[in-house]
Amino acid sequence: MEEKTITQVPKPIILKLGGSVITMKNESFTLNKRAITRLTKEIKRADVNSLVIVHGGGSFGHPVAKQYKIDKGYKDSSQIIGFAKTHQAMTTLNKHVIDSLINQNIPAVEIQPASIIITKSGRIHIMEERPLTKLLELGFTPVLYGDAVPDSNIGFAILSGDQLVSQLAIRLNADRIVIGVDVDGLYTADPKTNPSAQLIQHITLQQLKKLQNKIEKTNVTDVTGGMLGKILELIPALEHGVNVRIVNALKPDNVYRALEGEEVVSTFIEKG
Ligand code: IP8
Repeated sequence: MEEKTITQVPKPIILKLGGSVITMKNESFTLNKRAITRLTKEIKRADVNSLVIVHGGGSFGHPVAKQYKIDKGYKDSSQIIGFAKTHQAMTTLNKHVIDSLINQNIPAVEIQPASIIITKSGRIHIMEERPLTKLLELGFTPVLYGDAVPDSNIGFAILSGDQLVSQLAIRLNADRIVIGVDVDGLYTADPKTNPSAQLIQHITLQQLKKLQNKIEKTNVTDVTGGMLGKILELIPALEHGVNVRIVNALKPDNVYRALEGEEVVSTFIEKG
């Protein structure tokens, strides 16, 4: 069959929309409709040449995954319906995001991680990215999400949107990564509980690895309110030379500015 030949595709920006931004974290199955609409308008306004969107689970995927212990892998048959329900929760959330993007005339197409990825003990092992690259070449905006996925060692696993972002950045040779969360970036302590927490505006990969070692050696849990753990998932992409900017996506225009490469209060991470 004749293939449509495509000219060189620009390197994509990978944009992660955190679950704490697009859903109401403390109310099960509740969207943050306002944030979704505003963000899709910002994405439209930025008019990025080549864009891949990944979103998190928030109050859709996480409570169901936890209820059925999907992240622990297959233990017994009672979890099977839980896997299906977790994936269903994510496709439901994804539909809202896709609807909002298409309302803004953005040609968004869902790519189900559960259908193209097999993990091995929770880490991405097999990934069929060709439909995604083909869609990207044609000018679509592929939209993926953290998902319940089949796993070759433990039966099934939860794949976080952050691990997915990192792998996509490497496999698609991304231009850069923008992570939209509910805080201004990486802090020295948890900004939600510690008033003396300071925003780290710039950090290199080497400095990030030192922080990781310190945490592993001292055995303290992530003092940054979970943000460091998420960022550590991005190390493979940083090693590949892809820069990361973490912004507060609950603040209007931040995602727009980050996509445009404009100044914005954030944490910028580079290989250095
Ligand atoms: O919110 C996890 O993705 P994340 C998604 O990016 C599920 O960690 C299914 C819980």
